[in-house]
Amino acid sequence: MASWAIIGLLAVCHASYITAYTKFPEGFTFGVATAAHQIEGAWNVSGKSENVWDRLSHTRPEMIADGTNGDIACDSYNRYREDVEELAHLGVDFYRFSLSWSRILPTGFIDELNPDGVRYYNDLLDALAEHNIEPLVTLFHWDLPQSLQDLGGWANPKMIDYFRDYADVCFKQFGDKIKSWITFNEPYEICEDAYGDEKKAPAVDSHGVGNYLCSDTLLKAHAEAYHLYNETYRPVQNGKIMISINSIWYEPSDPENAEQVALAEVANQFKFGWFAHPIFTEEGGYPAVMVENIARQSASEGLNKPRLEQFDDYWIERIKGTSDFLGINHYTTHLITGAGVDPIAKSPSWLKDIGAVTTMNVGGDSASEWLRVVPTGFANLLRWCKSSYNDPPIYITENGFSDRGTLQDYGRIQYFNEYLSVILNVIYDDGVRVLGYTAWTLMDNFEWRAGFSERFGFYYVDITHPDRPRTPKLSVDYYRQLIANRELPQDERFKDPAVRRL
Ligand code: GBH
Repeated sequence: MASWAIIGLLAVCHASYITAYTKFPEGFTFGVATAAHQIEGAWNVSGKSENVWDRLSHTRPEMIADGTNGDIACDSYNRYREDVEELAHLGVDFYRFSLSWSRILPTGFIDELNPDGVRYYNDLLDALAEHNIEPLVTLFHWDLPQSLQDLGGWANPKMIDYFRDYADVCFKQFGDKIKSWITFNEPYEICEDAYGDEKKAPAVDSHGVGNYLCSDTLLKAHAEAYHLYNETYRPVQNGKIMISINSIWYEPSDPENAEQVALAEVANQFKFGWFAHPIFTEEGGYPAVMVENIARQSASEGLNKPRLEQFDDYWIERIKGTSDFLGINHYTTHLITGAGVDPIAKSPSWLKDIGAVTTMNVGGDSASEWLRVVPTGFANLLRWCKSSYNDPPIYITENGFSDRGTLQDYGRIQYFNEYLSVILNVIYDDGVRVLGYTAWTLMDNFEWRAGFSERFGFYYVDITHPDRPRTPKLSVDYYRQLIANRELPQDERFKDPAVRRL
């Protein structure tokens, strides 16, 4: 009798899982995000120099799905006032955008400060201030000056100094107007996709080697920028600084299968822990399983030292604790099916070093092959972050859904609704300290190698028109209402009529 009651109760809880909570806690903040190269355009005017994405899309256009590039993109360099109007319409608390290094420092170094670049960001910051929108500013969202790539880019340890110098210029020029900074957007993408593969510019594809050289440099560069801010700028500017780590979350394809469960943990350590463990644990350094697996693989390959170098004690201490919040970019969950070498893994490589076979999840489709709708995975990731990193304060710095650009974007609305429900659940039921949420993205933009073929925006952008007109999608109304009421909208008009009729 009692057990039937419990089963009944569980069934009710399960059915109401998605709509259990609707109201966001006091002080929870909402924003939207963009990145310089994806929206600004003006790629070679007003003193901006070439970056690695300019180089890739111009010299290897076949690598971009629709052959587009960032030359004009959404033309935000000229139309940022329209962007700010849209932000004001949405009613966001903050706007996350990134600074273009090659626009501010055209040589890559501090010997030449580009006055037009500095003016552009000051104008944008002033326009935001007029509308009471807080800036959340990313120093590096993938658009490395080509001049620095010519010296090896993130595989070159000198980048620690160059990045620190660039950060110094940004803190000095803009820090009076910016209270929240992000050093790096998605270190995994920067290192694995761009130096361990050719999925991102500069497409170096030094699999199993370049990716680990990159992480060594990037984590040190991050720490140096943090300490610089902390010691020199924070006392006068009073801001916060963090890193945004991305997280395709891995789960066992069969939750009862102990081997898959263990391998999913290994995969999450390789993916998220690679950059989170050195910064957010008390122990510091790379996750033990990464160090072990890579050492074993490297020895079997006949190398005399592991492809991943461990940090020495100085750097372990120097990197530890260098983020005021845990920034999480999250989109989707993938599955682990068993031990072995993934059929798509190169040799050597990060994926082969994991030693697990991965596959796509079941779940609603988006326009991006890698992105399926799996809100339960998000809940598991957030709980895992709480327990693995000593209950850090968390900002979701990206989350979003792609389609082909429809204005009746029910898929996007449903995605946001389900993923935001998960946030409410983990806040109220598990005590995960999620403080704010950033939707990706303000408007359809240059989606890297997918060009404009996969669209994540609240606003539709017509890239065939010279004025790049922006048209609000239905999700604009949804997010605007959500922010105004601090509550998940319940309106029927946000539900897909095809589903509503059922
Ligand atoms: C974010 O990255 C970026 O920060 C943002 O700039 C971007 O526009 C947004 O997401 C949407 O993609 O097809 O197998 O080569 C998200 C991270 C992006 C990870 C795509 C995997 C492709 C994998 N991911 N990526 S694959």
